[in-house]
Amino acid sequence: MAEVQVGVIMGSNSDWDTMQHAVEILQGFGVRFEARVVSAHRMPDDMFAYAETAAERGLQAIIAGAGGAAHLPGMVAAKTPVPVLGVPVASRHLQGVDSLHSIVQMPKGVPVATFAIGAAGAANAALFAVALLSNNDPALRQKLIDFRARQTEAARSMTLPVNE
Ligand code: RP5
Repeated sequence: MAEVQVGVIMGSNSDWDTMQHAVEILQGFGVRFEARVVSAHRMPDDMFAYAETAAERGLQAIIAGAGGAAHLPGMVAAKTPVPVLGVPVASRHLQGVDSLHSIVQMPKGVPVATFAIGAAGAANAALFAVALLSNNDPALRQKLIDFRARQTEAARSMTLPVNE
């Protein structure tokens, strides 16, 4: 069976509403992915095992979403050389600003590519993973170019009530 290319992990199933937007993009591009809950705080040993085996399993990027004290992306990045793309999930009380700060403020030497809070961040993390993979996959790169072209056409076709 072909290796999984991208791992999508999240701290809780309550993150799914946000992280499903990453999965939708990966599915749309035909990227082989896996999605699972890996909680930094509630299952730290599993998190370490996931990170430690990611490279040998062939993962080329890990999209990690978490909210609140969002340690998952940073701790996974600390345990694997595979690029980690962090998605701040909107938290109940601080609307995800806490998640963003937790993920983006990594110490020098252990980077996490940090995306916007919420659905846009999840989708963009997946698009970024597609861009990474497409460096070595011309067919995937063409799909990305086509995606951008469709997006441009959709923006050009936008109308405003005042012009109708
Ligand atoms: C984090 O705590 C998760 O990523 C989630 O965003 C947040 C709340 O988790 P639940 O209490 O909803 O399971 O670890």
